Amino acid sequence: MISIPDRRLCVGRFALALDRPLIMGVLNVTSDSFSDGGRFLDAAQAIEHGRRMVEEGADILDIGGESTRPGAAESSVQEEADRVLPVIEALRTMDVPISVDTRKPQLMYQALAAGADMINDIEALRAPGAMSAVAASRCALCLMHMQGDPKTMQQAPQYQDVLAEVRSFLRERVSACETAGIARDRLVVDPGFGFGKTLQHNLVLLRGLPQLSADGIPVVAGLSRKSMLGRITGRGVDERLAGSIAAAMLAVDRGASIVRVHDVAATRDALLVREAVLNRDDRA
Ligand code: 9MG
Repeated sequence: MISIPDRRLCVGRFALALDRPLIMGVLNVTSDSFSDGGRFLDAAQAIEHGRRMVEEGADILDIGGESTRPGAAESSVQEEADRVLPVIEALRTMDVPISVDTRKPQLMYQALAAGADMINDIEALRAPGAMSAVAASRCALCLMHMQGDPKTMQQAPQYQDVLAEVRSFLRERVSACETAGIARDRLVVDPGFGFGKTLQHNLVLLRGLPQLSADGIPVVAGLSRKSMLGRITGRGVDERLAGSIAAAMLAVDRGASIVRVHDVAATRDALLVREAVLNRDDRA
């Protein structure tokens, strides 16, 4: 029998087995997040929602204090810190890794000091000082591809070959991390659906996900409630659950190790059904 070594992702206090797809629950603590309209701006509500997502089956919580929806303006470090730090501190007692979605090195330091286990950076640690903010810690890092900046990225995204360009960008960022002394078992990569991409670019990337995962670093796919699903289905942001579930399953089928989602319970159910069919679990 050939034994396959257990693949694990080192995420701060945790080592997560990658023998099944993991669910990263989105917790936006922002006033204008495009997909949940600022419902969790209040820290108490955000904490309550984070707890609920863990009960529903989230493997990681991703807390964000800055909206990154297309057209969004940047927030200050102070605003972001005021939003996320109390939520990190409260949710750190739950038995799941806490990820913080930020591109600001100063906030990375503060989030790690407050107990975050992972940094999810839409700029893939390109900001001056970002690499040194995280290198010496044990946190995991999500390196995401984005063309341009949230404010302008959807104005005219352009690629010669979107899949090749995203792949080579992610490889370069992985190697920059390795040069900074960050071990590969702390890294995940993300093609950044909707970040400087047209619907067509997103579809090419989703089809090409097996090529990204072939590079051996776990792939994160964030498709939940995104406008590409609205473009396909004609549905508003609150009506994209079915599209989000379909997209998450398609991503997992194409090698995604982690799906970043708003609807944890429904995603978990869909993954369990998929797993039962694929594993031929006929115990019933
Ligand atoms: C913050 N954020 C919004 N969408 C995202 C996505 O698709 N991936 C990651 N890693 N972060 C995202």
